[in-house]
Amino acid sequence: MDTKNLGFDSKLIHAGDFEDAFGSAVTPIYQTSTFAFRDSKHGADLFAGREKGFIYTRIGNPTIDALENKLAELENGYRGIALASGMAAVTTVYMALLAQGDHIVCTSAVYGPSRGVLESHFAKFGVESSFVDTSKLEEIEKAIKSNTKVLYLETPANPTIALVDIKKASEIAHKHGLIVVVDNTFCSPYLQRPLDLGADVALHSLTKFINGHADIVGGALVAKDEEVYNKLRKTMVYMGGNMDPHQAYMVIRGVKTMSLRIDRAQESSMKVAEYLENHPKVEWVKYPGLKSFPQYELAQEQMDGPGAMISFELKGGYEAGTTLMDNVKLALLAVSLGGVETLIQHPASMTHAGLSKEARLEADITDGLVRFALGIENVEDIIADLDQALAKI
Ligand code: LCS
Repeated sequence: MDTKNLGFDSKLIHAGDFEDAFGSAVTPIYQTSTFAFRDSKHGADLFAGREKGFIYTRIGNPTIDALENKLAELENGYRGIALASGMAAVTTVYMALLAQGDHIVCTSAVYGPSRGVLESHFAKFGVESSFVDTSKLEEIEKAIKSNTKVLYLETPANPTIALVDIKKASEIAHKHGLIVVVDNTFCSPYLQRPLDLGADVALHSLTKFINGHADIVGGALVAKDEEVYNKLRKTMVYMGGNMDPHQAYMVIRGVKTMSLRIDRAQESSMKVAEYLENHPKVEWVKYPGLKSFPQYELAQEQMDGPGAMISFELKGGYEAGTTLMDNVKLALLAVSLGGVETLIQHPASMTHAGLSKEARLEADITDGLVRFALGIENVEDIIADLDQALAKI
C-alpha cells in the first residue's frame, strides 16, 4: 500500500509493510543469515544492484528492511538504517562522516557515551571534537573551524532537557558546509522531525519511545538525501552494526502504539511536573510543557508536544537524591526511558557518578538532579508514589 499520504498514526501501523506469500497481517520474521540465489545471473544481478533483493542479513533482510522503510517515512527521510543499538548508530555516524584531521562540534550535555567514544576512541584516530552549549547559537558559530565536518545535536538533551533550535543551528552549520545530525531519541518522530527542520540525519536509540516496551536495544539512522545515506549504509555494512531480524520484528510491533503511549505519558508528565513545581522539597523542575521552562517558546515551535521526560532538582542535594531513590516503590530505579514503566534515576550517584564533580557541574548535572521517565501507569499512582518518597527526605 502507498502510505505516503496517510496520517502519522496510519503510518505507524502500515508504513513499510510488504505483502508476503500468505497474506500475513504482520511483518514476518525472516530469521535467516543468508538468501539463496535462483541461479548465477540472479546472484550477479543482486551484487551489481541491477535487481532488488536480499543477499546476506548484515547487508539487508526483509524484516529489517520493513522497519527501515517505516522509520524513513515517519521521519520524512530518504531512507533508514536499523542498527544493533543506539550507540551503533552514533558510532556509524562518526565513522562514516569523519576522517583523520576532521573536527566535530557536539552538544555538551549529550548522552555520555556519545561524547565518551569521541574523546576515548575517535581521538586515537586523529578526530578532534568540541563540546559546547548548543542551546546558545553563538557558541556553535564560535566552535566551527576550517576542518569541522559535522554538527551533532541532541535535543532535548539527556538529562538536562536543554533544547537546541534545530532550524537555526542547521542554517549556521550549512553555511559552513557541515552535515547536521540530530539525536531525536527523547522526542521520537511523533513529537519532532529534525529533517523537516533542516537537519541531514535523524538518529535514534530505538530502545526508548520507538520500541517502547523496555525489551530490546536498538538504533536507527534516517538520512535526508541519497549521498549521506549511502555513506552511512556502507559504514554500517562494513562495521557490522546491523540489527537482527527478531529485534526488528519487536520494534515493528512496539512502534505501532507509539502515539498512544506518548500521548498518555505526556499527559501524565504535565500533571507530575505541575505537582513537583509546587512541592516544597523541589528547587526547580525542567519540563518543556511548563511555562517556567527556560526555552518554552522554542519547545512550542519545534516540538509537537513536551514529551515524557522530566528533570528536577531536590533542595537537599546528593543525600536527598539517594533518599528519594531508596523510597520510591512504583517507579523503577533504572536507567533508560521511553518504556511503559515509569523509571527514575539520580545522575550524580548513578549514570554520571564516574565524572568528577567539576565535570558534572559543567554539564549542569547537579547533586540533587533527578531524571524521571514517565510510563503509562495511572498518574494518581505515580504522584502518590513520589509523594510518599519525597516525604522521607
Ligand atoms: N542517545 C540517547 C539520547 C540516549 O539516551 C541513549 C541511551 C543512546 C543514544 C544510546 O542508545 P542505546 O545504545 O542504549 O540504545 N540512553 C540511556 C539512558 O539514558 N540510560 O540508559 C541508556
